[in-house]
Amino acid sequence: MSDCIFCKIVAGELPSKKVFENDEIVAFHDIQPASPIHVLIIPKKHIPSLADAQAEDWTTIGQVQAVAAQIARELDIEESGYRVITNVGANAGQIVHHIHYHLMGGARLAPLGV
Ligand code: DGP
Repeated sequence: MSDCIFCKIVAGELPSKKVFENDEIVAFHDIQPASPIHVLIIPKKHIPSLADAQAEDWTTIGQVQAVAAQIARELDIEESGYRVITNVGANAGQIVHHIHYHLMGGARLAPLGV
């Protein structure tokens, strides 16, 4: 999508600090980190949110979790623990409407629901 910032990152039209890339997925450091390690993992395909994923997207979306675990290992937050979340819709805090998973760690994270 031409006006999607994450599509522009995928296309190399916007800079990012990439930590992983393969044919379907790219991961890069969040520009506004909410924890010492805060990486965004995204399918390259423009899918607005998890709610819009189609049957053909599930393999890639599943691979996002394997990529998250790999990056956590590489960035040395496996032992201390980390969180992987995706926001769906404005009420959940989704601002960028290209599906993305936040990988967060490197500090004690606030419990969810407080
Ligand atoms: P969400 O609120 O779930 O839609 O998360 C969007 C995240 O995207 C937010 O943590 C900030 C990050 N972000 C927004 N624009 C950019 C950008 O241009 N580059 C990078 N690296 N991250 C961005």
